[in-house]
Amino acid sequence: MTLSPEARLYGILDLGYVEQKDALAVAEALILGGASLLQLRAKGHDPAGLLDLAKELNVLCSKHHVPFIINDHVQLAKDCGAPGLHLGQDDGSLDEARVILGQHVLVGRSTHSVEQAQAALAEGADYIGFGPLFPTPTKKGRLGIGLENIEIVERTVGCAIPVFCIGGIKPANLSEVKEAGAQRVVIVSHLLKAADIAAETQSILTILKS
Ligand code: TZP
Ligand code: MG
Repeated sequence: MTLSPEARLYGILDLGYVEQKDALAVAEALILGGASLLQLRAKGHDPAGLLDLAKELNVLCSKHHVPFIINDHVQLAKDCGAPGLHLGQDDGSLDEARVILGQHVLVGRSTHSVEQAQAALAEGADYIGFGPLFPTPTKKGRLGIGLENIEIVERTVGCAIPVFCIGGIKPANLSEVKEAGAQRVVIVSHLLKAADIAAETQSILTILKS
């Protein structure tokens, strides 16, 4: 699967914010609002207990031609047939994941510095997350890295693969993030807490594209 250069907004279905019984409806709202990728992030959950949901999400995403990405769990990605996997800095090599999942699977890497972003490109990541820009309760224990390196990462990495800025992004700071050079973002808690998730997703996308 390839990642469209048009992809501007990456939605994450984080089970820290969404109950499993609501997950499919929330995923659909993110997609209908215009999210171009969808990740299942389920920290602290037993991956075996996520298989049914992951299979349903995979069907939903495939129906909408949205790449479905599993966070952390290579085996879960394989078992549900997801076309993508997202790995953090300590989650193993991209090559090993591709041996298990096949060479055509999209593999993304979280990065927290210019060096990590450039290393992820060199190791063959299909896209990167870059952040957290601001401190965020979704990823506790990390300081924000700020906005000053977005421009160099976009110039040296974003010329080759999509760079998704992440961490504490919301309407109040989106213009600032864009002005710093960001082309693409991931927004988790702001969207998942919205009263109308599809409408809020759409409104973020409009700001992003303006
Ligand atoms: N990686 C870096 S920040 C982050 C992840 C998964 C969480 C982003 O969530 P939010 O709620 O949009 O700040
Ligand atoms: Mg991880």
